[in-house]
Amino acid sequence: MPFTAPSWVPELPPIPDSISVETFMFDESYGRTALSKSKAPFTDGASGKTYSALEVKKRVDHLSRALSKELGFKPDSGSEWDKVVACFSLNTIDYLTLAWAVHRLGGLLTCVNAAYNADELEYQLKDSGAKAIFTCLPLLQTTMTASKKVGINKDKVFLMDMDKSFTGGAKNPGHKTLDEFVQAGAGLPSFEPADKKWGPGEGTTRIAFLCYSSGTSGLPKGVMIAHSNVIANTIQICNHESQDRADMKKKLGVSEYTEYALGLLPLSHIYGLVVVSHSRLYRGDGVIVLPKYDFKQLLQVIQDFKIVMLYLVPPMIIHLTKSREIVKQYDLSSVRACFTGAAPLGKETAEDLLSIFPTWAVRQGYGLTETCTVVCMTMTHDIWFGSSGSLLAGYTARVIDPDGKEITEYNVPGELCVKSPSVVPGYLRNQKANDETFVQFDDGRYMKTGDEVIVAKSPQGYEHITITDRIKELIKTKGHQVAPAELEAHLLTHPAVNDVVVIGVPSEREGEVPKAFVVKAPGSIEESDALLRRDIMKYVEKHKTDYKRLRGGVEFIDVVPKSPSGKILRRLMRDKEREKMKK
Ligand code: 4UW
Repeated sequence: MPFTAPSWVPELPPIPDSISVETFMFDESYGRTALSKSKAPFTDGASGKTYSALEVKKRVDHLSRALSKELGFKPDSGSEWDKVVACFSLNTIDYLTLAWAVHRLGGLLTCVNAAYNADELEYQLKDSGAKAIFTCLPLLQTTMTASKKVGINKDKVFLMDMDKSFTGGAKNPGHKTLDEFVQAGAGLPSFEPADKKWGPGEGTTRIAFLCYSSGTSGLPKGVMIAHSNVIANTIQICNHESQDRADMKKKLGVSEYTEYALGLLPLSHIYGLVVVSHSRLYRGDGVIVLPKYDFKQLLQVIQDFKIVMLYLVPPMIIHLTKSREIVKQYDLSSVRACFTGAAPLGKETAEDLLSIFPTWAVRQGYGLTETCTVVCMTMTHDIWFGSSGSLLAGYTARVIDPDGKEITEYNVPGELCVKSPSVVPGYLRNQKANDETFVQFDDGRYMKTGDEVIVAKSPQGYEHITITDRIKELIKTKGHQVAPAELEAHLLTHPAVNDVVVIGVPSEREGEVPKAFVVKAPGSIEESDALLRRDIMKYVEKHKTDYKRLRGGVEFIDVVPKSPSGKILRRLMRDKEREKMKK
């Protein structure tokens, strides 16, 4: 028997499958009433600038009219692949205004990690076929370098508006801005949103977002996220939390209740995009947007806006626990829950956090880009440190051993495979990865997560999923993905590197960091190991973004262990490294 959501989780309501995310968020006939009554959807944490839900709706409409004129995108013709817009920006209050305007036109938004350098941005622009880019002043130079290389003209590079405290006094050298489009759009003719012409089920194949993930192996791949995937997970998350919300209303003696959530995590990443933004706005909550991680500003903003729900990744929680003296200077009593995910949160760290903030609920969620986020999460009434909580309604999960045999017992580790309306249709142009990742079981199509888990009962008596290890070739550093294959391919272009394997090694602050094991090219023997090591690290530093640096170091080895078919035995290297670290 597969595992499913526990009995306390309400049954999942039907998932609308013939509308866009934008319609779902604004159209009250889909049960979406809270957005218009809610707190302002997005507020800039630095300047306090904000728009009401009605204003956001208008901005989406006007922006889509102006973009249609500017880019020639017609809502009633062409596929989403003819209407790809890239967003390479730090978080702003208009990130989703842009996404929803593109959806109105029947296009898709490819979300680019704002930490990327020009080479990495170029790869995604080319792979996604983006026709235009929205960026922000701090990232303009990087954008121009990449856009030139892929042939996107300067006049198709636009700017998101951002508070001047984040732009470092830089001036706009003449790019059109999102605000200017909104203003211009007010005077342009209106049109029917693209999804008005969609047939039943079309929302399951029409793509809303293209985010990048390396999946279980290889280079970063475009994950095609359908409109219905975002809608499904948004409903699944809110459904999971409905008891919590009802308890809160009862405790406060109110019939309506909305709160502020922290929008610090990148909106370009699935955690920020779905969990922090879409699911909060659907609930009627407001998101306080911060473009950058500045510890003191973060504490100030929590205090000023009386934020109730924190969304963080484990390194940020460790930062909190190690900064007791600073933290004490702020009033953080508004916080009710601190949510963490994207990488494991140690039980000790959770306990440390609680020792400082005994009233906070420390909750964990687990999910992937490919499941369009949350698979399971802990709830206030069922917290178990170390576990990632119970499956959301609509999920079925199977745990399999390396031979594909199903494990049904508790506490026996195996690979987690999941089925859910939020599981994406697949990777862009990558049949091999699709065949390996999305597999058929008797009862339907499952995603093999590449994560090792155990299922066990929580002290409260509900089935929980605990992530015990990672089977796939992925390094998670500060919540960001690093694909070992990407670093290996790059390192092989270094003249002194004959062969290489990259693995993640544990790091207290970052969770994991990449480490390279290098087989030297014969000619490089002359150079001292220390010099060569530094040179190789610099080679990554120069060409890759900061979080991909070889912070775990470089070690020289004689041979990279490989299977008879030539596959790198990465796990062997990792196990050896773990043994070494224990000593
Ligand atoms: N514990 C251990 C975890 C955990 C984890 C993810 O970059 P992606 O594709 O996606 C994410 C998603 C983060 C996320 C999902 C649901 C949720 O509730 C939440 O927040 C609270 C965050 O990071 O990377 C997916 C991979 O990241 C690892 C795991 O290996 C997974 O396959 N991962 N969450 N709680 N590991």
